[in-house]
Amino acid sequence: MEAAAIRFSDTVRGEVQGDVLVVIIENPPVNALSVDVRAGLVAALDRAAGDAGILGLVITGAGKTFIGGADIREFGQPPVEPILPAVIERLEDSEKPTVAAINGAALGGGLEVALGCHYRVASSAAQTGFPEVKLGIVPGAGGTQRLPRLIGIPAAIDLIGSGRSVKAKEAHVLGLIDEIADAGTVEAALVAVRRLAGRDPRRTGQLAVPATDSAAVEKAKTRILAKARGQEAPAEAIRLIEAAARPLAEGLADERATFLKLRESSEAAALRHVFFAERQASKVEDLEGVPPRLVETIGIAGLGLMGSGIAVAALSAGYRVVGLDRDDEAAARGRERILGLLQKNLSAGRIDQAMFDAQESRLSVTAADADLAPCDLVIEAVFDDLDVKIDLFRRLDRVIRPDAILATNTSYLNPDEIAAATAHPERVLGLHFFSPAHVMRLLEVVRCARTAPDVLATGLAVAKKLRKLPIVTGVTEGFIGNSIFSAYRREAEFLLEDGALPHEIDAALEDYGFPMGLFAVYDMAGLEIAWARRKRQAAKRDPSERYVEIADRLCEAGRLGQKAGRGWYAYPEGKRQVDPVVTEIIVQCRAGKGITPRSFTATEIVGRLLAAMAAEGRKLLEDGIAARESDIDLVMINGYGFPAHKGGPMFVATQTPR
Ligand code: T1G
Repeated sequence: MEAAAIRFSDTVRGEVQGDVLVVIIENPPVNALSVDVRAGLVAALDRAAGDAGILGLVITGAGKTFIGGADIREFGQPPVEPILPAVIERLEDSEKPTVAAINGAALGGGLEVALGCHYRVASSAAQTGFPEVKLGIVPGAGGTQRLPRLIGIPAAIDLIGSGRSVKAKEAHVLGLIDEIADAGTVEAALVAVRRLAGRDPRRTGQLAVPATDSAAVEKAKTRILAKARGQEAPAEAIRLIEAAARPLAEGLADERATFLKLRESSEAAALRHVFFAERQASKVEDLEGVPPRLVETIGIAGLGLMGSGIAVAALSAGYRVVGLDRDDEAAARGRERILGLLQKNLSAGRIDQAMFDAQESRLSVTAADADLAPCDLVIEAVFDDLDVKIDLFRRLDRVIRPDAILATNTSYLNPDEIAAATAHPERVLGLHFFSPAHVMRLLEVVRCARTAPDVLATGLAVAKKLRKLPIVTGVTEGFIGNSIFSAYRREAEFLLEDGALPHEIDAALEDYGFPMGLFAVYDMAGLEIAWARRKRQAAKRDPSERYVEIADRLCEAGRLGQKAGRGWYAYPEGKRQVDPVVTEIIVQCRAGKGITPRSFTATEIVGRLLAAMAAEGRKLLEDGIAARESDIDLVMINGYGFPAHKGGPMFVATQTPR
């Protein structure tokens, strides 16, 4: 018998399947809980309550998502009735069973809707989670009060405090969902409604918070707060969860007030900026409708630290990988390095044995260029020397197919010069990975002068499959990230000459939200490569430009960084310590330039560094190297530790009165 179709709102429709009302939310692209969806759900509940022929309701989403959460685009506008907490309360208080058929992502408000239901069925591919803290807020429709009632306080602190998603299997173990149904979530939900009909519904809000030992709570809190880097939302989420044992109405009121307060915070505005920026980044206007080429096999030339990381990222994404190195021994070493990283994923439980075996089976290594002939894309990650790269591209140009793509991973060399070494420069682009390449999300996709549009589109598609964050950049020394980093480093060294000290600058940056100060990062990376580059550039340096010699003096004194036991800091027993010898070197350099030093507040220090980053960003925009301000923000957040909850240097500049 054809199910009777009912329209509850523009985005919510129903089907009466026998004696059960199936409510389908259809609000592409992610079934966000817009005001029309909320109104539709209320209309469906009213319909079920008033129809004796209906035993209960199933709530599900159309497409691949259950409900992707509240509509973030509605933030910043006054809430419109019916607000989500009221809709969820109606679901929970329903006299008739309400069952969530979680067909895909149930995130934020979407998971809160599911928690308001009396029972939850999910497909094994469904992901569930409370990502609100990643937007600088806390769940605002009962998540902090209902989740601990279902899974306990420690697990609730972990999930809501981290914002991480969990697959259906883990959610089932936690007790977040009641059943995994792969043969059809709606079908399983219909059975559940009929089984629950006439019985006392299990209302999450009425459950008691399971007793918890304080040690587990403290452990969960410590882990979350250690990563919060001064952000307010994780701490507030923890406070609300810990207090969940109080009467539900009281907890919900506190949660709602906290959510509304945080939603208006500068942190939340910054994180919303980042959220939408990430989705804008891969939109390149003249690529609209340009199909990427098919890439199944990726060649990686150079299996050192970077090359092996790229190989692991490619194997993890399902690509076949052919690794090339200069001779059989180097190739074998590269293979061991790659398998070692895969083994780490296996030991950490990120992959299982079957996935490890499948990935290993897709890897081959060689010392013969000709073995790269089947590759659809070859990425070079050899020593960052122009002659070496040009020679390699000349050789590869002769062995790979004319439609195959060549990518250079160079950080500082000019990819146009490398492309010119080939007979087909239109098939060359840059793919600038950040080390470790199998971990860092950021990938600068370098559009060379001659890069063909579909080659660029292919670079973006591969980046997405590698689960990277691709940012398109034009050709300039250092592309976007290292250009801004150089400006930031220059300004920091100007500050040293003007009177600040390394540890004062680092403390100001860490207090602002950077995980590690600039000079500490410098020591960790080592000072030698930058020193060698400065010496190479010395002859062509513009004498009228301010040049700070402090770093050169340190390197000449053998202070090459943490590995050398001393750099900008001393490292007695490996512990970073301010070193009066460095202070003395800085004092000498100031005197040598006749500079009278002055002290700087942390605010002044951060202000000057942010201004230097923003100024360089504006230059990159004017020169067409960066396509939009938000791309620059994403590069600095994902490649250089800029705190996401500040939004990035260009976002901060728009918030700072000029
Ligand atoms: N609101 C508005 N637009 C959204 C959205 C949302 N929640 N989620 C995604 N979009 C847009 C996105 O900008 C893009 O737009 C398009 O949908 C496809 O997104 C009450 C207060 C669901 C896993 O944080 O994690 O609920 O670029 O490319 O890869 O307590 O979207 O096409 O114009 O990411 O398939 C909490 C955020 C909100 C989830 C799907 N929820 N979204 O991934 O598509 S706060 C979230 C995602 C909340 C409650 C609180 C992902 C996805 P455009 P996409 P995808």
